[in-house]
Amino acid sequence: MSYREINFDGIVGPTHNFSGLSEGNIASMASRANVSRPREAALQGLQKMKALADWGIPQAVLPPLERPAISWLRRFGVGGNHDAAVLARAAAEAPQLLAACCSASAMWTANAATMTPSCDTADDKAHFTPANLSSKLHRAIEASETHQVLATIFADSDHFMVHPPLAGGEAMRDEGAANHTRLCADFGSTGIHVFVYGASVFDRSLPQPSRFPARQTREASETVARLHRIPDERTIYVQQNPAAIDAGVFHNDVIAVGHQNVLLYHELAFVEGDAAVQRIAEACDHPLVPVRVSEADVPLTDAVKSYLFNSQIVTRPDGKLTVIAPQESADTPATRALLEQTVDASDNPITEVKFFDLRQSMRNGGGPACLRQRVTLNEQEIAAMHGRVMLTDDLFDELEAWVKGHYREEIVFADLSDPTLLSESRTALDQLTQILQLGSLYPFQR
Ligand code: SUG
Repeated sequence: MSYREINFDGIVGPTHNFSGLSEGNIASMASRANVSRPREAALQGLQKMKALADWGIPQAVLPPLERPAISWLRRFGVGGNHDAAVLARAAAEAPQLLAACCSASAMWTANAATMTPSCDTADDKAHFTPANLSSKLHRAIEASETHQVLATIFADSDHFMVHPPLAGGEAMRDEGAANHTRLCADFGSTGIHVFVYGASVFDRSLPQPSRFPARQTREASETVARLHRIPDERTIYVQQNPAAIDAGVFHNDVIAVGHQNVLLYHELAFVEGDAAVQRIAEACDHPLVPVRVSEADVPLTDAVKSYLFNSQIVTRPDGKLTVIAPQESADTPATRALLEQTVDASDNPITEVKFFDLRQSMRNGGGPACLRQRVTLNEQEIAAMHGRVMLTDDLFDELEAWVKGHYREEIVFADLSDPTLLSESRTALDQLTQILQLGSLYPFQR
């Protein structure tokens, strides 16, 4: 059966802002309190989706979550007689909670879930586990709502199994597909699943970062693999290099990207270094094409600044591989040179690089690959999805007009408690659920 890889990109929500919420994410910390541009952010995201769709690469969308999340503020004890009172009280008494409940962070759908295609699972179903994102408050509150979104789109239990986010607190810290890579000969042949973790609660002897937190545990990765019924011999666990985490590599997809049989990685990505890649290559039953980037060619600081490794690698309909890179990696001399060399080299199948301006997302530490969740499905499964989520020309036009009609040009922190922003966002999201034919998805709609 033929399988296709669909990129589900997150639509940037109307409250996109810079609140400096992610310790360990250098861009987020540096952008704190800057003026954000939600309309531009959403349009930049849509442009990337449209370009891929125009090249014949299956593209879909995931809706943003309800933000400002009044229901979460109330759950955190910030009550009030009406929603405007809740916002005012949050701004006065708990501004950090307000920021967490207004983040548009669900746009980075690489963190929405880990997905395993049905050709890799023992029950022949496509499995999804929404990431609990328990390392960061503003992200942890995404999990239950993301679960609802995925359970709506992938509701057909003949084909799909959508698990709840992992329970278990600190031991089960899970950041989704940002730390997971499926390597395969082609989309429908059985893959090898590489799970990358930063820490283990059962093995405290592992080297640990000293400056920034490790967000993913090995125990969470193993649990996802078990739940998804991936045979043990098709899973491989690799520890992130703590020195890379301390340099700002908060997810593995900031330092390595795999696609089909290609693995583009920095030599300092993993604790074991090249031995990890050797293990991965041995686990694969197809030849792996490692593209190793040395510290001499691209220092870690340039990797983090440019987000070179947060590029998407995509297969064009003619079989050629294109790198979808952030504009910052064209502007950084070392990464630009590396990409040019990679395209010119004959020992890898990458033949092209395209740069995209995703600066609004990038300033919060989210590049091209952060913005997409890869979902590999066969034709029957694609037909079984609910909602109008595949990006066609018509849907693109509607979404573009919707953004232009509802989104603000700029947002600063003081705007987050503005009741008008709340009503604007709800009006926008209400209309979006109609455009995407997803029913009443949001707490305010129920
Ligand atoms: O979790 N930034 C996100 C970026 C996620 C990137 N995703 C991947 N690498 N897959 C994070 O750190 C910043 C929000 C703020 O500071 O306002 C933020 O959440």
